[in-house]
Amino acid sequence: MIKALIFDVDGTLADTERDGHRVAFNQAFKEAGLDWHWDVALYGELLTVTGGKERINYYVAKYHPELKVDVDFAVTVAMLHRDKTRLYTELVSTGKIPLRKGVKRLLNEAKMAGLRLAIATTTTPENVTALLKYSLGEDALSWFEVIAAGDIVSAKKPAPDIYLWALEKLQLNAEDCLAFEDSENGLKSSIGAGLKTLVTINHYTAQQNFAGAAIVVSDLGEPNSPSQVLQGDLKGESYINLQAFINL
Ligand code: XBP
Ligand code: MG
Repeated sequence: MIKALIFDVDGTLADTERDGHRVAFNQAFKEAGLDWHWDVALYGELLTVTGGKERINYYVAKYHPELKVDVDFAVTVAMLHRDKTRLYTELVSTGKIPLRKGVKRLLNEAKMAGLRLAIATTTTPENVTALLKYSLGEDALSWFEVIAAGDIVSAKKPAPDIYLWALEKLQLNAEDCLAFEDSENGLKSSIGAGLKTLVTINHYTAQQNFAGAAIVVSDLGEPNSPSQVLQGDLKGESYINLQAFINL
């Protein structure tokens, strides 16, 4: 029996990347007087690098090799990223980034059934807090026993470290838990930690390789709005509910 659900955040709980993180990065660049602009297509490429600071470093190395990458530059990246976090949380606080289909329902079903909830994400802790608060309400943070986020581990996804950290805090074995992911990097991380994983795809991840996932679906679905199954078998269920977990 599954005892806990561990959720990725970006792309899984909400479609935060294209209209959230990307927009905030661009605003931070503009505020800093930089002419860098990450359009939707470029951001898709940059998403292969997890972590905002790591993503900026990758972008500069590839697209601005003329820039000197020294200690001062590391400080600049840290400041840009701090501003980006402020802009992202401001954006989320407007309520413009809703949860994905079925997320709120499934969280409520899991809580009612006594399943434990946790988060394992690459993003900065403040971003998780803001998203939960503005999409689920003030008390939503308390629904999650463990929030594993950002620089808490040095090796970000696809490394398994963030999931291993969450498992240790939960004091559970991987076989007692189910992970929810949206990306190949996320799946590599959860599988690397030994977790059975359900993948919900999105705009940026639809074409990625999800070999090893327990199931891949379009979204979690709702009773009146079935999930499209892309890999695996929901065995009679039309959307992701607690019964579906037993069959995975
Ligand atoms: C999310 C990320 C994060 C966000 C930006 O990946 O890679 O870097 O894009 O957040 P995952 P920060 O969904 O696999 O956790 O700028 O706070 O890093
Ligand atoms: Mg993700």
